[in-house]
Amino acid sequence: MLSSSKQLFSQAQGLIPGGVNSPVRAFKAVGSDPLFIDRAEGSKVIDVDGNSYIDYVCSWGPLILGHAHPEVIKAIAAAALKGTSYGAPCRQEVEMASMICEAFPSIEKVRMVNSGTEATMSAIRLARAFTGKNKIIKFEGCYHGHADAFLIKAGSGLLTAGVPTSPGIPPEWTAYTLIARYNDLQSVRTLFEEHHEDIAAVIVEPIAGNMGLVLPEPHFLQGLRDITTQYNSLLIFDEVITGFRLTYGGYQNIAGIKPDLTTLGKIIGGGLPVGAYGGRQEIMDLIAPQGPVYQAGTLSGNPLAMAAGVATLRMLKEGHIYHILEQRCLKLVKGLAGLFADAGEKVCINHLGSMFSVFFNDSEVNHYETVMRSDTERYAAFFRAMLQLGVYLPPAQFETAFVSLAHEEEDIDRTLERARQALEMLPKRG
Ligand code: HOZ
Repeated sequence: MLSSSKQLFSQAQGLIPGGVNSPVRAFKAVGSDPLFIDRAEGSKVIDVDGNSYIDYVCSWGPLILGHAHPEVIKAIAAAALKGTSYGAPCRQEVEMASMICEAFPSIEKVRMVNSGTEATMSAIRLARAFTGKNKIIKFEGCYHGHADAFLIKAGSGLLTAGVPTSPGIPPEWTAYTLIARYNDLQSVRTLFEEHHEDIAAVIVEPIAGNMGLVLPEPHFLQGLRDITTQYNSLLIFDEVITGFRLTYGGYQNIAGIKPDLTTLGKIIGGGLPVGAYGGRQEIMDLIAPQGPVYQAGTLSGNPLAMAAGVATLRMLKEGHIYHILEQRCLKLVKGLAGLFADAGEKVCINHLGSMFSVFFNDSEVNHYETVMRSDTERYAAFFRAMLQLGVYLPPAQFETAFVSLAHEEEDIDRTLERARQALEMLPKRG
């Protein structure tokens, strides 16, 4: 008999394109069918068949406190009792804006939206308006949501599906998106030398999290700051994943770099749909109704997302949380590294704070090209074995895994035990 997940998937495929509302959920890259989730609590998701999994996807990053954290649920419930959306300003938006501005020295004003995609597409519109220039530079393998300008050599589900550039975008428009190589300043300089009079902004994930986790090499981000300043272009840090993930603020706080604009999402919504973009006041004041750059949203700054986000940020402000997260992730990645080595399995594990990626790769992974040399079949086999044993890893090699505060030592120990078993289940190499 078919499992409930399989039955739902079969029904969904007749009703929803691909049976899912976001491609990366479909498990296509790992040769499996998606789980349909019934509920989630703490470090676990429980599917509609009653199977429980230790969850390292964490809704792709927002759930840094774990699923259904009592403080967050309490805040959402209290807000819901007062109405779910007003389409008018509310107190919680001001609180959220003030928390973001306080946490990010580069953000003097911030505008709330409903997703990371909205944040990044609005940020480049603003950058173009501010500079009077048209082109943007993005990096191969970086993903900034699904607006037209970004679906060129993009990461995440596009990398996984092997179609990094989406059809449906007029070729003339792609002329406005220039592609550089992550961790390669020379590739950026070359583009500025060719197009400098017309580059409005460089947008970058300061920690690349959508081709798996790839860390910036020393001086890369500072180099971007210097080059953009030299050419009067803006530097946009896409911190949708890294905002409040590694410290109370963004990766920019750790790197000591002030971008002109920052995009946020995920954690600031505490698991509800959210996005935000912010930066220097002189730039942000170009946005309507203060200025002429139009951007709007019926549900922007809605009280539920704001309440969930504010409750999450209040918890995170207790700084020791980041230390706990880092220690737990470190224990996990060290344990995994030992197990893979014992099994003679060549992997490169990139990690930072509570983020990690296991690349089935025999070299260091620090550029798009090395990412793409990973053994995706082997990752898929490992993913399937782990899932069978009750551990839910990102369902694609080119994604980042997250540890949450709800991942107790016991979860980490159990994950390592399961990884040992999973490695025994992998097909022997020929
Ligand atoms: N940035 C996430 C994937 N890397 C978004 C999740 C999605 O695309 O569904």
